[in-house]
Amino acid sequence: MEISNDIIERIALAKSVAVLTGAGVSAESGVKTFRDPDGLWTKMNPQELASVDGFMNNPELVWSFYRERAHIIDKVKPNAGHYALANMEKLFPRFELITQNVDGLHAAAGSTNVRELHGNLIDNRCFDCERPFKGELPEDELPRCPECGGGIRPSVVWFGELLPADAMQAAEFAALNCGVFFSVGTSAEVYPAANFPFLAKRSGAYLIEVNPNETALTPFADAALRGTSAKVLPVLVENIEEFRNKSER
Ligand code: BV8
Ligand code: ZN
Repeated sequence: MEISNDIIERIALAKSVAVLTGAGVSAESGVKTFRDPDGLWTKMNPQELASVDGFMNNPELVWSFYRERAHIIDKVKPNAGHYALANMEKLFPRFELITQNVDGLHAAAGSTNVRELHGNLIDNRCFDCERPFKGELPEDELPRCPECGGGIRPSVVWFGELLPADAMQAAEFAALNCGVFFSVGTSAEVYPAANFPFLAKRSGAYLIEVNPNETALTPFADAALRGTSAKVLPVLVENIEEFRNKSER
């Protein structure tokens, strides 16, 4: 993958970089995306499976969906794209990694301080008393809260739910103050997460999309690196390091 010197120079000279990732970053780890042709939402209805109403109406169905995804996530490993982002954070004075993903793969690859806008599938909590649930998830019955008997839910953000305030604040600050903003592996269709690339662009950041396909964001991006994240990101990190080594000579 060839990346133009102009793009490499802009990134290498940036003091502050922010990255928003979506499900595409985990695709090469074997985790299904949502809106690709074989994606999760092409076969199932997100309102039934990723909403409070859906959980209240049919907790068994919602748990079978999330149990299945948790089993997959238990087995998968970070890919070269995740590791490249973990390396990237060491290259800049200020670097913020904001993810919509719930699979924990960025942290597993060594990224620190990952902002999880949509929560994660690793933690669970009581739907009623909100206490964290640390117990084993039973395979064939609904998990119950040992404190109040309420239903246990995955700690992901469902449609119609507010995103965690601390992650939102960090993402907004990064979008307002970064020199370069990357949108990686996301269809840029889910709000308010999809707002951040636009906010960064309006605040003067150089906006780069890393995605094999065009998205709703493409017309607004300053540059598009048309390839998969596991292929593009390691090349990007290599080019930035090369540029800096040459400039130091
Ligand atoms: C809220 C749960 C308000 C966890 C998810 C109308 C207009 C605008 C907004 C709305 C609207 N109607 C409703 C809304 C709000 C709604 C929304 O945005 N809906 C959309 C669909 C229109 N948003 C909400 O409800 C949010 N909450 O607004 O609350 C509020 C106000 C007051 C009081 C209370 C509440 C909550 C949103 C969070 C929903 N939770 N998931 C889980 O089960 O995982 S959303 C789901 O979509 C996932 O979290 C996912 O991360 C997210 C975004 O999807 P992507 O990550 O982008 O994945 P996708 O498959 O779409 O795309 C993959 C991309 O990767 C593609 O572009 C593909 O080309 C690319 N790709 C593929 N392979 C690769 C690759 N790229 C690189 N490398 C590869 N190898
Ligand atoms: Zn409880």
